[in-house]
Amino acid sequence: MIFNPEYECMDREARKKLQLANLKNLAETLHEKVPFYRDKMDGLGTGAADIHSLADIEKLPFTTKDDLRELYPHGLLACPKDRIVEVHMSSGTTGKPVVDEYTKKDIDIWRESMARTLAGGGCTKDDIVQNCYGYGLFTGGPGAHYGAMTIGAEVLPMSSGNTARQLMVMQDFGSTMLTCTPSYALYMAEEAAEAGIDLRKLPIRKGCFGAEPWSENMRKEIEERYGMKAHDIYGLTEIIGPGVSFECEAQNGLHINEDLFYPEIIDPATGKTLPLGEKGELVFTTLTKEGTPLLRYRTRDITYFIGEPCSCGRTTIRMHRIFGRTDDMLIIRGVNVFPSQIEHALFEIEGTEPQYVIVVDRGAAHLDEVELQVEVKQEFFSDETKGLEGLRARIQNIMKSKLQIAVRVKLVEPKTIERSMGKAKRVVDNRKL
Ligand code: DLL
Repeated sequence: MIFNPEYECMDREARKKLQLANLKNLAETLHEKVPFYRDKMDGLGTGAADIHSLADIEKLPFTTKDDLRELYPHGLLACPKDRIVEVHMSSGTTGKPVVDEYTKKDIDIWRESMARTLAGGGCTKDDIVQNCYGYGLFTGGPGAHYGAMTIGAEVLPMSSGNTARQLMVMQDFGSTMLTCTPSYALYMAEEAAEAGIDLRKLPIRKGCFGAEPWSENMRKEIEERYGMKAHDIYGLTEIIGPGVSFECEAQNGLHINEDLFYPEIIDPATGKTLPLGEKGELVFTTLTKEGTPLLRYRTRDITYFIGEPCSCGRTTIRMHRIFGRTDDMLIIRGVNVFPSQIEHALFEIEGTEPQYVIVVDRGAAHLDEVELQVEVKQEFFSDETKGLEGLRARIQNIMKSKLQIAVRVKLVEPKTIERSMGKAKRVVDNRKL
């Protein structure tokens, strides 16, 4: 299902022209309306007049999360305050939250981008969408809500939590589509199994999951437990919320709504643009927003672009699913490790549940020590200790060969790792670095 073929399947050269015209407009508006950007552009001696091609975007300044925190709450507003109709904020764990202030037109952009996103996951006007992303300042709940309504589907605005009620509604209202974090989807599946509900017999057949990193194996697990197709969706508060990029039925990279959000991949160390296909930091420029538009926002998310055309017919550039964040990357005894690599390796191992926590400590000899706590399937746990010891050794060996670091594995009983209704916390870093 392609929601807006005119823009999603647009000739690539025509799209570039549109992006360039909007980029010039944006640089002009930001110089005129936002003192922060005026100072930055004047400092670099650049501006809209220097933008002759999309490659010239490199002449324009970056924006960072620290800039947003310093300018909290209204420092990036690019239109009169009375034109703002809605505000969202991210749930950062440190410092001030980052803020997105939307005009009516910005909400329309969000509706459009989320309608494209859910349609990519198979949503039609006949669907009943159980929306279990959190509602409130978090963008997940409202974003999926707007998108489903724009398609004309029926929305159940559940928000996250109260899992028994979620399962009751899922059965009684015959939800056909699920939207929530992948970790909450798995948690609900566990609770359903416990309550003797066979999700595969319910009408739920598709889902759009995101807001946190997840792996191909976690997708398989969700697809199997629900008997559904599970799609990855990506976004961030600063840019619009969910709706920045999404998987289509090919499930082979996420299509970026690039007529609205112009993407770049840069080397996080040097800030230089990387050639197509190279892995680096994702950067976005909001081409058409009015409230708090951003120029070259550094997301800290790591991915690469896939340039080849997709079998679905969309012509938009795709990004590989997120590998991790520049700020989530663990450096263990000098080796760079992303939690997603650990997850990927773990899922290959028979006998483990998709629930884990990585605890990092700095030991007595001032060396980093990693403990990987993994839940074991019930049938393995009731087994004799010999079986458990074998499993522990197997996980340890696999981690060593795949990650080149020694990991101490601790097997824990089913259901002992804390479940998450929203974004799961997989890493506890006790090192005071
Ligand atoms: O998480 C927006 C969202 C809501 C996306 C619902 C998808 C679904 P923030 O709270 O601002 O916004 O967090 C943004 O979450 O920079 C990524 O690091 C991470 N993230 C979001 N989607 C994905 C994904 C929402 N599909 C931050 N895969 C981003 C990996 C993701 N990481």
